[in-house]
Amino acid sequence: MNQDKNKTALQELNGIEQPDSLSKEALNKVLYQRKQQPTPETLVAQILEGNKTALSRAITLVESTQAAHQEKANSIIQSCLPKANRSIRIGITGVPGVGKSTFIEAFGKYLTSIGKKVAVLAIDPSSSISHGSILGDKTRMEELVKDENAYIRPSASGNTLGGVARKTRETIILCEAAGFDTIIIETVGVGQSETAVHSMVDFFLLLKIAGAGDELQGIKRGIMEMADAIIINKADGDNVAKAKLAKTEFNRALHLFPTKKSQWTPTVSTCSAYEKKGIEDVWETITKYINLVKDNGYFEENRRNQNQFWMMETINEQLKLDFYNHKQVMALLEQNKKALQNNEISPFAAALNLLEAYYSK
Ligand SMILES: Nc1nc2c(ncn2[C@@H]2O[C@H](COP(=O)(O)OP(=O)(O)OP(=O)(O)O)[C@@H](O)[C@H]2O)c(=O)[nH]1
Ligand SMILES: [Mg+2]
Repeated sequence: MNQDKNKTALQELNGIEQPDSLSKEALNKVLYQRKQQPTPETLVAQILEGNKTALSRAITLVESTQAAHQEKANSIIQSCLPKANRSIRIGITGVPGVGKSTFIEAFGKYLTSIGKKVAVLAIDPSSSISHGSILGDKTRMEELVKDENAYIRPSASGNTLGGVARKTRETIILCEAAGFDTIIIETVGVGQSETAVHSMVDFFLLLKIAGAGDELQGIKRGIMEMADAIIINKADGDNVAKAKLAKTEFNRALHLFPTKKSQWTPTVSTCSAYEKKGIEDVWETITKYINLVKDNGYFEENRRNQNQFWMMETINEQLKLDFYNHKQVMALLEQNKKALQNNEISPFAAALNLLEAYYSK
């Protein structure tokens, strides 16, 4: 009988040969794979050949927070830069359930059918918690996933929108270097993510569905202003008439906005992503837009401004991170907040205290 009453049969070890805690075979496999990690030069060469596996590996390096990976990623991006910049970048936003994924599947398939190479990226501020809608997208973009001329990358996760956005911008460069000439960036219509996407694309598309005649309610003015096209999706079945009404209403509302710097007048159209109707028209609109802004110089001007904006954003983001991770600042922050609450110090004096602590290093 077992002397130790708490011991179960599962823990009886006598006479049983125990396996090593670490399988030598598995260990060797891991070590071998690590050795096989391609160098940045190899990855760049493969990316430029359009190799999707290499592209995914490079994006993983971009998304990694490890310093060694960051270094590799930077050198890859640097080498890819001369081959980047040659695509049309399209942003797509709309509230959850409006049909973004279904639309991108139909639109993406149409684009590859006319010879385009399409990369789909996503910025999803909720993805760091819920891992976004990757699962949904895998099933909703069934055809596009299998398409040789399409590449779909679920959204990068991160703690700050700025961080995620930076990674997405770098990912755009890699995709372009890999030969993708149409980049679609999807975002859910919540929070600040539309602004981030708007500042990295050439054309911004707002997807809507027809409601009960109060289309303009609950829609943020800022998003209307950013949109180059409003597309009313789900214009099928009983919904067709409602969608047409919504189109009229949006058209009327758009007239109230001032002329855009691009000189483009935003368009409103209806489509059914489900029945693949109205998809071609969207591409036609985008082509018209691109022709206009390439002619009038706005295309280049906008991209230059975007680059400057992202340089400043990256600096701001880094400085902020550095500041709030500073040991003394961390220690003093709570203290000063308390003093502020008790009216013992002015906000400016408190801020100065913290800045002094930061600069005294
Ligand atoms: N009738 C109709 N239904 C559609 C259409 N497009 C999408 N749907 C349906 O609407 C639902 C949501 O579509 P999704 O493509 O997943 O929407 P989404 O905007 O990507 O949603 P999130 O990923 O959650 O933000 C699905 O059940 C689709 O089948 C359409 O054109 N017509
Ligand atoms: Mg989706």
